[in-house]
Amino acid sequence: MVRVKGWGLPSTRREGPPYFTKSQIVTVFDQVAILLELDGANPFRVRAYQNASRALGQMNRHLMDVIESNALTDIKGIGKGLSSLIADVVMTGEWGDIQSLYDRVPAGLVEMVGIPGLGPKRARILSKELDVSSIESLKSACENNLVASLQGFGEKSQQRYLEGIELFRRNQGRTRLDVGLRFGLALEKRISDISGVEKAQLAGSARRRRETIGDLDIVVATRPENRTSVIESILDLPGIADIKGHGESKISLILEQSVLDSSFPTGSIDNALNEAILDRSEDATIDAQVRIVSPETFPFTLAYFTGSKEHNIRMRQIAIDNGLRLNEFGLIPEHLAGDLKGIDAATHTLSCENEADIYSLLGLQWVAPELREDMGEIEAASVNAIPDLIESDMIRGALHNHTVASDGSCTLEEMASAAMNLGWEYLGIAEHSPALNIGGRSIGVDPVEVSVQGDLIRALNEKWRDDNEKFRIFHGTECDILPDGKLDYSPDVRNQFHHVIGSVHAIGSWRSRDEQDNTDAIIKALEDPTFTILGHPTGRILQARDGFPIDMVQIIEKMGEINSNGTLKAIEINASPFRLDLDWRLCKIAKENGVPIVINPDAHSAEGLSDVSYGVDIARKGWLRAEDVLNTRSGDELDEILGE
Ligand code: DGT
Ligand code: CA
Ligand code: ZN
Repeated sequence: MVRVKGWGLPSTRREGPPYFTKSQIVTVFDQVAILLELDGANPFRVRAYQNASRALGQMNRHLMDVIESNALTDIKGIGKGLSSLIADVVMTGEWGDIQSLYDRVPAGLVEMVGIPGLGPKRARILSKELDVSSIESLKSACENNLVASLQGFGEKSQQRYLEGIELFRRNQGRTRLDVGLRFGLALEKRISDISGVEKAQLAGSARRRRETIGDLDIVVATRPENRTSVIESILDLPGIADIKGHGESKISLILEQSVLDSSFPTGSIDNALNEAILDRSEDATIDAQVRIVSPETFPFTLAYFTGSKEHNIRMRQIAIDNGLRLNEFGLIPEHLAGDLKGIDAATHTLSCENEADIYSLLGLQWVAPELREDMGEIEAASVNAIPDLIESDMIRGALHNHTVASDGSCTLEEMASAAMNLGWEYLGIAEHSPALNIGGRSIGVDPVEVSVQGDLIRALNEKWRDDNEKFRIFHGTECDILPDGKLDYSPDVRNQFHHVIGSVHAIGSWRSRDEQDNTDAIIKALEDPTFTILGHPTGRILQARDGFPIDMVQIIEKMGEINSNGTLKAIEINASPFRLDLDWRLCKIAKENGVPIVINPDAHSAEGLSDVSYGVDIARKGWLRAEDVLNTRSGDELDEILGE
């Protein structure tokens, strides 16, 4: 019986079809593929589930429509058998014999697959040969040197598993983007400052700005004659908790806090949530892989270790199609490389000064690291259609921030002056509405306080106008969306605001509800004429809790429809690195549907305003340009858009 966090068949809360949603089926199929592999099933069956999961995940149409028009089998990747299973799941709620598969595979085996470097295939071999069926028993098998003597494994794998178990244990293996970047940029700076280092650059998932980081990857360029001294200097840097290994060209280490320079702050989140989750980063450490190469090899190594793996695979295939071999050492004409391997073959590489040269030799436009996820960027780059991505300095203000009037720690004046110091033209204040209770006490502002704050804001705005100061405050609200889809406050209170950010806060009750019920409630809320922006759309807290189930595509489509009639409905990217919600994977869909994005720090203090940079990272990752983001507009333009 599989009892691992996040594993198992979902239960339906509905009494009629659709019993399950597309995303639920995608998750189950991914898990089934792994379970089948652990169970020693025929590889074709495994592949069938993987393909069907991918095909479903990429399908734009509504699953019910496709089933009702009998069009499932027309979709590439979904075979006959699985299409009838999908139809059963959706229409009758029955999963066939999948439950028995979950029952059959030991939970410990499933957990083992979470260890870096250990896939289902090898987990199965370990369980058959050594009777290993949990992380605990794998650890003791490694410690007793049993894994090293298994055919196809060896010392190296055994060592890797031990390290992998440690990593897995420490923090489920991943670190939030802000913490990871803080470590990564600090190490990058320290290595750059070493004499003999020509260049040091952060690569990997941190450079791609994933919302969480597994380990840091840093690529260092040095001339061969300086290599030895550079390696020694790196090993001597402060902040290294442990060296896991080092050789001619690679150092594996564990970083601790003392590598940090206090000038790299981490992000913030509402005070109420702080306690539960903040302590996680207090004594954080993170693994880093440092690669040391020659300046000529640097662009290739940087591109390779920036990844993603999926992006690299596509790049390598394009190289092959052009008679070239692409790897971390170079871009090598196959006819010159012949039987040579690795670094020896690379003596024949075409020369590239930078990454753009590599892309260009493959007939592609340079692709910003954030986009390298094999999610359409290769196709776009081949027709010169990579968008001009938004940049941090294009942000001219933000619309979702709190003051002492609700749960913030700074006054209106303090927040405004911090915004001016950032060079912003405007600041939107959006306090909580009365429905929000924390510990039995409402932290929202009542209608009387709303009009007091309104007067204060009007007075400040007038003063700035008289002083010819190009700055203003927009008076908004972060208005609770109640479980039935109604908005807090009466309509005439809501009408007093420049903007109404609708947010769900009673996450618990929304989490225990059906996806479609949640979606319907949000749609009802956003159809209200006073509603302008959907705040932190799923309520997720990274590494701490999942958001509530919701069909964001339906919501985006609905908003797009309303926008096309000239009424503004926008979605927030909540830029707190604890949230990064809207997810970057959905930004592109919002853009395609003409739904503007607002990048909001949701600041509860003056420092919190700077979190907007993480939101920009996510917007870039979601393919957004300046014109797709509302708060790149000037104060005057926004004034016109928000009315009054
Ligand atoms: P992470 O560390 O889990 O947050 O994610 P990444 O993307 O930093 O992955 P990591 O650290 O395992 O490897 C860094 C990059 O190296 C990765 O993005 C692409 C490249 N890479 C690693 N393994 C492979 C591989 O098996 N094939 C290819 N083509 N590239 C790989
Ligand atoms: Ca990495
Ligand atoms: Zn909120």
